[in-house]
Amino acid sequence: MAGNAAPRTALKGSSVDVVVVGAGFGGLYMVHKAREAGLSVQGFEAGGGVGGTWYWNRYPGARCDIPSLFYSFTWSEELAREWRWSEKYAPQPEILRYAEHIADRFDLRPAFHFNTRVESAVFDEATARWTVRTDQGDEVSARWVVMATGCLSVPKNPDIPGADRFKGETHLTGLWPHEGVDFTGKRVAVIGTGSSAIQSIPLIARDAAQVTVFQRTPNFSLPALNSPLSDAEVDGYLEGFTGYRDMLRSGQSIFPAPPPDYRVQGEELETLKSGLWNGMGLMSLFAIPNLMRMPDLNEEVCEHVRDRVRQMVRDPEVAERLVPRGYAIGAKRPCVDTDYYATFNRDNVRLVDLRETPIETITKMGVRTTAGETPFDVIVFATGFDAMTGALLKMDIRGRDGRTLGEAWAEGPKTYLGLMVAGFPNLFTVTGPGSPSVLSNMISSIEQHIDWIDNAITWANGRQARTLEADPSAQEAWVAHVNEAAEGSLYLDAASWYMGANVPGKPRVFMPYIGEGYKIRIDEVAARDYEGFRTE
Ligand code: FAD
Ligand code: N01
Repeated sequence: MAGNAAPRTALKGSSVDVVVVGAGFGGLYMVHKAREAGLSVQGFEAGGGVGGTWYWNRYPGARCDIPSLFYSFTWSEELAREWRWSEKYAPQPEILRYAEHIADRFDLRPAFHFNTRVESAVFDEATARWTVRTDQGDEVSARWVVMATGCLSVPKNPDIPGADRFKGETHLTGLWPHEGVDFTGKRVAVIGTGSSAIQSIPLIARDAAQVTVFQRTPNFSLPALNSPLSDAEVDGYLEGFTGYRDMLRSGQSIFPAPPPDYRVQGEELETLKSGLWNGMGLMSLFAIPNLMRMPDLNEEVCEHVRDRVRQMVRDPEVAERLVPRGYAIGAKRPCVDTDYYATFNRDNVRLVDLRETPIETITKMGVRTTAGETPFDVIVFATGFDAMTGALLKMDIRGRDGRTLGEAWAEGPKTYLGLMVAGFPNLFTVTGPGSPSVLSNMISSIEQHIDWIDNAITWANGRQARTLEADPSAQEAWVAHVNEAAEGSLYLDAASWYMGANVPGKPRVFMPYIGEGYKIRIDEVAARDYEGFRTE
């Protein structure tokens, strides 16, 4: 079901307690919580409906890489009990239906204006209110602004010369047409080999006449072994539901930090390595203690995975090109696939290694590398996102003294707890940089953040505070702690989007927080009367 796309009158001079930007899982839950707290709320969403990631990423094969039972909210037990996932890793249409179900079940759609992009948010120190303006002419005054704008919601410009010259069809995985794309009998180029490409290539290859995959950096991918969910699996989840929810609420980690010098080896390591092929995807990597701290251990695991790739791909030269090297497994987001490597055994699939023959330009007819030009009917750009900061910096956000967020983050994003930015009172970021965010189960992190934000607003309102704001010194200390937590980890050595390395000119800063006990810490801050925040 689409959103309220009919022409409407722009909001002028309207005033609410909370503006929520984005109608993904974060925005939906925030609207629900704000309403429960008796606050007036206005939501804006650039897309034509709810779902965020799952509204935009409709490419073939799109699905979650965290098992669906866990890629689910826990804040409503009724919701958990009435929703039935069909597969271990649910496909995009089903996750979108889940978001739509939540929107309808809790009557959240009327709070949003869809097809409406927030262009600016400006803080007025005299009134301590934000003025939020949109591309539809809305101008709304709000005490609080919650940016639920997503970490992977701004597709990256492909940065390939000639990209606008191509006469055939072009598609970005992150802006996929709702009516789908018919690849039947077509010559298709796929540029990129991240998760979006790795999920879509096997399905595109089934329909297309030919698929040419342009790979710059091979990725590590583990098999999904996706399957329908049995009643027993669902029942098991529901039986353990309250325990699981309580565990998330208490901030316990499924994989507590091992002693820093603990080196797993022998039979234990062999068991963990074979666990990588059991279909638990990223969880099976997180299960290997100190994987991201011990280069020799990591390399041993890399070599194990490389050997498996060599076994899955018949042509040894193609296999060697697909084998990832030069960075640690886990340092770029690993993928979870269905038949990715086997797809290179098909006669209609070809791999171009851009490290050997880089792209010179896209032409009217196709793609020209240093080895020559290949004509195509369709080019699929699976080239990723301006992650974590992209959506926030696209807006003109101005805090105290008219300072823009772009200015505040010129050297990379700085936040207190990933939730607020000093100098930008009453404005929250959901799963912002400096929080576990993209290195966690995002739906759980969203739930934790929204609960925290909701409590913070209630607390500040309860003491008649006009503003709640991160203290600059608390922010500096947090940023130092986030950096310290990442220090010495193998994440820092890879040119990944976690580091901002995929976007030319973006400061290279490792953005997620990988320290221990994040949830416990933010709850303690709240319990200590929002330590590190100040009110006016
Ligand atoms: P989003 O879902 O990104 O929603 C943000 C919304 O804000 C978007 O709809 C956007 O249009 C809107 N918006 C942004 N800027 C503006 C503006 N200025 N004005 C108005 N609207 C705006 N995470 C996992 O944990 N597990 C997974 O398996 C997983 N799979 C993923 C698969 C794909 C293909 C992608 C791209 C991401 C995946 N993620 C996964 C991460 C995923 O983004 C999160 O899990 C989650 O859906 C994010 O929800 P959100 O509400 O925070 O943001
Ligand atoms: O994007 P990516 P994505 N010329 O940045 C290549 C989540 N997600 O959309 O590595 C040639 O990972 C680029 O090459 P290189 C998940 O968190 C999850 O696939 O920069 N190539 C890379 O190969 C994921 O990590 C799922 O050398 C160019 C690719 O494009 C995140 O979203 C599914 C290029 C981009 O890969 C992003 O994934 C999908 C150029 N100019 C997404 N520019 C699940 O499975 C870029 N590339 C749940």
